[in-house]
Amino acid sequence: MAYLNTYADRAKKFINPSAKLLLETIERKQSNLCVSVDVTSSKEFLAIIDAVGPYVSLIKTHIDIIDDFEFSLIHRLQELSIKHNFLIFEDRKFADIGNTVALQYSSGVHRIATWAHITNAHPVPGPSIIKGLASVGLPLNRGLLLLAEMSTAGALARGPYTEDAVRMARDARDFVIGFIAQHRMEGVGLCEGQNPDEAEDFLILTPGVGLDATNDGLGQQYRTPEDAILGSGCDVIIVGRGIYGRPGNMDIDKVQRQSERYREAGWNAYLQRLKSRGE
Ligand code: S5P
Repeated sequence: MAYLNTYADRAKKFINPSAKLLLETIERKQSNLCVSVDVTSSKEFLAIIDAVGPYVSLIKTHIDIIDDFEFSLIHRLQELSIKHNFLIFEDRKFADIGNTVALQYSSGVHRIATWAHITNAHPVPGPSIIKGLASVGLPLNRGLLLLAEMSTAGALARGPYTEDAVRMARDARDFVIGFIAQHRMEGVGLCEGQNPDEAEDFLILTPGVGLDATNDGLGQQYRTPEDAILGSGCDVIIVGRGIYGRPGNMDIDKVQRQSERYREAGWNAYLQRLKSRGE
């Protein structure tokens, strides 16, 4: 199975430049941690990113929740991305027809495609959503993740829906680099008589990761980095409140310590996974 190789080896096999860069960054920084910065003030947003920057390979944003958004915030974010050497993932969860998502991705106040290496989409509209986003993202070397599963209790993305998402991704390997999911997806959705491709490799980025809580009282479900990376074979852990707690008056030293704690837990689980290959 390709995912059992090192991040560095896997980087060589991906054709999409953002996937390659992410895997190379993970290897170089020894971090499979993505911090999700879900805060509403620009000041807090930048302070968290500067604090966790040394410990992450990827920063995930919800840029539309920033109350005082101005495009200069993107320039600050890009400066931090260069300073700390991480990629940017805008968690936009596109879900419309091809023409509309192409406009939402390229235009408006946020112009997501101009700065986010990676974004994501719900597969619910079918393959046209990939086509629409690729028309904007591919010329800019961007990568797309499909939401094949969700971390919330009672999520509808399962069974045949998940299988169809994987089939859609297989038909667009230049742009779709993997999934937001809870498990690995290689071999999922194959028709009867179709043989699994041993070299198939998708990136699995997984949210719903926490070391100190099992839920948030609003449907979110948490599991540990070890469960995600070692138990389910995911590649990147996405952690938000487990690292920065409650927005407002946060202790930035604590945020830094927590990000180092999660980085170490995620990386150790990966090292254990590599070790398990020979057993
Ligand atoms: O299934 C999902 C998909 C996503 S992208 N479940 C999720 O929680 N997410 C996102 O991950 C969610 O929008 C949030 O930004 C982050 C999880 O945040 P946390 O504070 O619960 O760790």
